[in-house]
Amino acid sequence: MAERYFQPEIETASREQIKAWQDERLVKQVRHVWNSVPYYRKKMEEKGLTPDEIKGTEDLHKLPFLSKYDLRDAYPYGMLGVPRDQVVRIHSTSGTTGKRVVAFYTQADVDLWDDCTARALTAAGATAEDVCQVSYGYGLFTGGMGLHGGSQKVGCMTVPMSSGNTERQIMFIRDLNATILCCTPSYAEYLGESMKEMGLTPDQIPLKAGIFGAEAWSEEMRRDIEKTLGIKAYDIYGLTELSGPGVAFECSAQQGMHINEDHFIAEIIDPDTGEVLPEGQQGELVFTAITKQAFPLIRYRTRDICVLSREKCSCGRTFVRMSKPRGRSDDMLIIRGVNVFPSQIETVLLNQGYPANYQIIVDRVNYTDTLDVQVEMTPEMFTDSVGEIEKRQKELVAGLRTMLGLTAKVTLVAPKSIVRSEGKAVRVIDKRRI
Ligand code: DLL
Repeated sequence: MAERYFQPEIETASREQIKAWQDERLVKQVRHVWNSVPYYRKKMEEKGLTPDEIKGTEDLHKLPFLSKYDLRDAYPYGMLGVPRDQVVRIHSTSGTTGKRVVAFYTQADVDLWDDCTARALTAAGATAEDVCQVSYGYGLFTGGMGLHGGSQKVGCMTVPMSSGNTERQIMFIRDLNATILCCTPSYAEYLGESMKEMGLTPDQIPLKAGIFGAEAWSEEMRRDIEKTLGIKAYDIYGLTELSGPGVAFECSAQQGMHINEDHFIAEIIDPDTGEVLPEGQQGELVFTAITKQAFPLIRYRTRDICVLSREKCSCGRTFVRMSKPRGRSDDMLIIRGVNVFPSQIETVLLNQGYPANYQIIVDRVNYTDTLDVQVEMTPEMFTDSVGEIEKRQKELVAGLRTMLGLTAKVTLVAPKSIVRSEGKAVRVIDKRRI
């Protein structure tokens, strides 16, 4: 099949052209932020910088970083780059201490975002002939509405399913002859397994491609999904702070994800020193949004660890490619799509009078993430009464649900029964094969 592009004049532009766009847009964006976001202006002033010193991408490294902590400090409106009456939508992600990151969009921001996801869908072969079932969650999460916008732009018949209700998902795929499926890879795997149990073989499933992202997934998982559903599975990357899915997407070559460089400048830095690393070296991915108006983040540290490649891609696209994220430079876990920090769990335990001796065990059972928390009782709490222990466990489950929005399994264990480490404590055991 010949490669289809959603915007060929942009997606296959020369490197010189891409650099020229980035230079011009960066200069404009820094001025926009200086004039409209006092929080970032102060950060620039602290470094003795003015917008005049930013003449192009060569000067990017002079600009201060932004991190999740800045967004928390500036919550909710501190990073807003336009008057509130120009904002048409928000999305949100869970944050470090229960405070969420709220991202804002003007209509132009939504349109640009839709272009990004439309490019991803087109790269996966979508056209107006297709029926696209969007089974990412709709609502504050960016997955549903992000792919929805792109799907409509491509002209697909868009099915806004949202997540859950597996039986209905399968019924619609079959009855409407859905050809494209958008959801998390773990949910795709679960859907595939459910269809297999129903006795459906890949040739009885109308799907031809899937756009899967929002969490880490392996090549092994890709092969499993492709086999059970009889499709080609494509990766898509993004984060709420930079609009959502579509910051980068896979093409038919599947040798990394093309970053939409007309909207985002990518850098790789050493997560410890902040130093910019040369192409090909692994480090933390940092993005500067050069076209977004309402939430114009400059040098935003994603904490995702990956490698960039500018080698020519056989699909013809000239945008730089990022590898699948290989981990995170912080300790954030993504459990059933929810961002969880071990420190949040610790807060709940300590608030309820437990010692900081605990272990978090994450696993994936039947394609669903599980979260088990083992907590040591203090000698004073220690009791043989099953009723008392159950009551305490329930209180912890409730506390964790309030903090994380997730149901965890809690097991109280005897004092001093969790192995102590001689170096850094191992609090998290992630058994998922990703
Ligand atoms: O997960 C946006 C999204 C929705 C992407 C649907 C793709 C599809 P957040 O909830 O803000 O946004 O989580 C962002 O998820 O920093 C990565 O650590 C991780 N992540 C996203 N896509 C991938 C991927 C959405 N393809 C965080 N592979 C990011 C691995 C991913 N990790």
